[in-house]
Amino acid sequence: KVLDGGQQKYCSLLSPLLVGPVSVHLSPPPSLDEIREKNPLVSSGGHYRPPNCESHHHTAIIIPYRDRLSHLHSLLYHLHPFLQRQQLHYAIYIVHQVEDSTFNRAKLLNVGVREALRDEDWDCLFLHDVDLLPENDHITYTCHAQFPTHMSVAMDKFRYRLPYPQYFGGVSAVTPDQYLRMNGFPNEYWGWGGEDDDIAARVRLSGMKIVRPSVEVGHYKMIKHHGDKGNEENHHRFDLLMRTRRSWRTDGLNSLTYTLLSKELEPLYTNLSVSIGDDP
Ligand code: UDH
Repeated sequence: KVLDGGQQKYCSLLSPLLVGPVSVHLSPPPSLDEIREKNPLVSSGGHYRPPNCESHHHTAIIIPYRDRLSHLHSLLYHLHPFLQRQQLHYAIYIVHQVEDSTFNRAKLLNVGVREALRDEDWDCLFLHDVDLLPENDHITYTCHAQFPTHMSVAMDKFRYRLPYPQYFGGVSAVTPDQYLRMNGFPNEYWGWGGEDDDIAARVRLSGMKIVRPSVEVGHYKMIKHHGDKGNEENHHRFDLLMRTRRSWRTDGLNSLTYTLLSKELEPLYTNLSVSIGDDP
């Protein structure tokens, strides 16, 4: 609603559009045209604002990505309506590692945060794997004011339980301040595994703690897949994790280097194509 002075009224604190548990359709992945048709209010670059009220929340969704097109379609199909029901101001960023070099999830997340914050003054940064679909509208895509949040606490893959107490993988959320305080994420984890435990350690080492939704609410479905070429298990991860206490202040946001090859405003997402180097 527009008030007399032309100002927009704020959305209510609890969105009236939430439906609670939602079913997730995994296959076949819908086409981009189909997703566009279902989301006419999403603008170029995958940006959205509620049409009838001013949102309290400004959330960037950041997705590390390479060669998972069908997962991307399923995620976009599911996430756009989900975020709109929450009446968020949001945008979706795909951080695409274009080279054949070893995949580096945490470094891509660092790149995504930096580029998203160049775009807009986001107050919440969601770090989101491409293959995880939230199954309940009450998993709110907003940030805790003080502490980093781990969202994907109950994944079907782990029989809807937290696999271990410090687990921080899958989907998590930080404010820009929290992100700065922990010096972002590590750049040195090439290949599969360990980087999420390093991020959890940074939260603690920088004087914060991890908060979580309840396991009754925080349900996610993972799209089944095998390991990817170029993302083989990182056998150095245990050595790296032993060093986090010493390395987190010097490896992270303040040591990040990359080349942004292109930034494309696709209809349903912003595509950041990046070159981030390779495992030395
Ligand atoms: N990702 C890609 N492309 C890749 C690799 C990873 O887009 O080639 C992204 C994607 O967002 C994915 C995330 O990085 O959701 C995490 O990677 P993952 O799904 O491989 O990790 P996860 O632990 O899966 O979820 C485990 C599958 C088998 C790993 C076997 C290791 N021994």
